[in-house]
This record gives sequence, structure tokens and C-alpha cells, in this order.
Amino acid sequence: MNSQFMDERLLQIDAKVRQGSRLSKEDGICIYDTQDLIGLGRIADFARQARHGKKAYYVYNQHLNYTNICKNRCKFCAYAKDDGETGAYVWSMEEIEKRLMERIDEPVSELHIVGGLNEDLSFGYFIDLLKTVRRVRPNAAIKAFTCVEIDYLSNLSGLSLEETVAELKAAGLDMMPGGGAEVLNSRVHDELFPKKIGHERWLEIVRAVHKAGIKTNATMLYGHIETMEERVEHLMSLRGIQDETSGFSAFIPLAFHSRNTELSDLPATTAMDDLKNVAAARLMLDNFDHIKAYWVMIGESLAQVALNFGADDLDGTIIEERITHTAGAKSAKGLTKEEMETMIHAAGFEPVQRDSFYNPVQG
Ligand code: V47
Ligand code: SF4
Repeated sequence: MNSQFMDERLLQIDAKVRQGSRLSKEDGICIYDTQDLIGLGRIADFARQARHGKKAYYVYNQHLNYTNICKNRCKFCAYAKDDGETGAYVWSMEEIEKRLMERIDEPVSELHIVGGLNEDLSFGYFIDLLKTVRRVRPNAAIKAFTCVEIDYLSNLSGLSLEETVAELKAAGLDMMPGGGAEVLNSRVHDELFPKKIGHERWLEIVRAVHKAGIKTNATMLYGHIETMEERVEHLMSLRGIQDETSGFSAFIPLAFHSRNTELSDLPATTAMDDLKNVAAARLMLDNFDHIKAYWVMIGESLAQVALNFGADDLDGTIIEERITHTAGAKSAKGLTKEEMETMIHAAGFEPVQRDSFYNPVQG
């Protein structure tokens, strides 16, 4: 046995990564199956440092969730409500402006805007939303809407996918977050989110968006009913799209939180699995520059550790996260710039405050 690895299957993966060879589906399954977390981390850290050295990125951002009313009612979602249900809301333009103004003295460089599929809203609402944000925050990037919302908006407007994206872009859309793909697999789709677009439509939309020159992120929601094989297939689908379009900016593994959902009997994800998902992303997604450790979902402490397991980005300050906190997340609802930098330094990395396109910013 090689002294570097407790699991000798990792030797082959290590050799491939060092040669720059692409990992196979079997390699991906081995990454999830191995108990040699330290060995796996060493390989993922090699790949991470080859791209980013000791730099660890974060962005000064603000989340705006314009409505929680959603017709899809995915089984894993604690955030969505029906119209008229207690706690259901939709923000007017005045409310959106008020929330932006509350933080206007802070150096926010990115607005992350997503919401439910609310049948009371017109296409004009979304155009007004983008224009309002652009007016109040002319210098911040608007990262808004998942492929699920784009599909919905295309139906709502009666415009083609391409025309819909062009209208949104003209109103201020700069890039799109991940989210909405969940697990690109029909079985998981039919079981957990049957009303949401399926994986073929998601892939069609993401291709069209990339073709229109809009970068997007990609995510995978893990820790519910998906198998290891389905996770690896999800990553390989994203890798295939990235080969075609180069339109993905970052990948974010999303740890499922079950509280207040229809799957509330499922246990929380483990630290072992959270770190494996970060390492799997770094190693399988050899054509993605950035892998985020989303501290909201895995906690601030584990996000620091994840920087040593392939992650190069901690997302951002966030300010008022709602989606995961409704599902029981224990992390803070936002962090200050100082807290982000302290976390990164303490993990042995060099903080780089970035904009949405990974350009360093002074702030
Ligand atoms: O699409 C919903 C997920 C996503 C739960 O692109 C849940 O920079 C865990 O996509 N437990 C929204 N996850 C969040 C998202 C995201 C987050 C941070 C950064 C970026 C980015 C994107 O959250 C949803 C869904 O996949 N989600 N419910 C839950 N109970
Ligand atoms: Fe609606 Fe998104 Fe929640 Fe599904 S995950 S119910 S689409 S808000």
C-alpha cells in the first residue's frame, strides 16, 4: 500500500489529476465511496491550488427574495407558500427599493435575486424589478433568476427563450445564479419536484442563456433521495455542457436541510459527505474554475475546512438568507466582510474580495 493513501483506489485518481486526465464515472463513484477523506482532500487540494494557489474568494453581496409564493411546491422546499397562506409575501417595487436603501452605504457589488413562481406577477414586474435594482444600485452586478424562472418568464411573456433572455438582459440582468437543477435525473425529478422543469428543459435553457452571453452558476442539491451514481451523472452532465459553452462560472454543492419540508424525517447531511461533495465537484468538474463552499448550508466552520478540500470561494456576506434558514439552517443570516476575511485567514488562505466575475475589488 502506498503510504500517501489509505484507500489505494485513490492512487489512480491522484495520478490522473496530476496528469490532467479527465476522471471517469467510476472515479466519481469512488470519490463518494472512499473513507479516506484525508487522501481525497489532498488530491482535491492539489487541483484547487493548481488553479488558485492560496487565494480564497468572497463577494460583498445582498440576497433579495422577491416572493415566496410558488406554484411548484417542491417536496424539499420549506420556503414556498401558497397565495393567502400565513407568511406568504410578494414585494412591491417600493419594498425592493427600501431593502436596497437599507444597505446603500455598504459596498455591495452583487445582488442575488430569486423567488418563487408566483402566478400573480406579470412579465412587467420582472422588468421593473431589474430596472429598479439597476437604478438604485447602478454599479452592482445583478445576478438573478434560475433556469426555472427563465422558463416561467418565457411562458408568461409569450416570448421565445432567446427573446426573453434578451429583454431581461436589456433591463439589467448581468448573470444568473445556479439553482433549480437540483439533481439532473428523471427519477429524482418525478419523486421530489414533479411540477418543476425536468433536466432536459433545464439543459436547453442553460445552453440558450450561455449562448446569449450570460454566465450562470450551477448547483446540486444533495443529501435527500439521490444515489451516488445520480450525483456523479449530474456532475458529468454539467461538465459536458461546460465543454460546449464555457458559460458556467462556479459550481455550488447545496446540502439539503429538511426541517419544515415534506422530507423532514431525513437526517442532516454529515461533515464527511459535505466535504466529499466539495472534493467531487473540484475533481469531476475539471473545466469549472470555481467551486463554492456555501457557508450558509454547511456552516461557517466546515466552510473553512472545505477550502482545503477543493473549494476556492466562500460565496459572500449575503445579508438575510431566507431559503435555507426556513429549512432549519443554524448558520448566521449574513456575515461582515471582516468575518469573511477572518474565516479565510484562519483557514490558512489569502482572502480576495471579488466582483461577480471574479475580478478583485477594493472594498
Ligand atoms: O434552487 C431549496 C435549494 C437553491 C432547500 O449561484 C434547498 O451563487 C437546501 O441556488 N435545503 C437556491 N437547499 C440557492 C442557490 C444558490 C445559493 C447560493 C449561491 C448560489 C449562486 C446559488 O436552494 C434552490 C434549491 O436547490 N434549496 N430548498 C433546502 N431545504
Ligand atoms: Fe418553488 Fe423553488 Fe421552492 Fe421549488 S424550490 S417550491 S420552485 S421556490
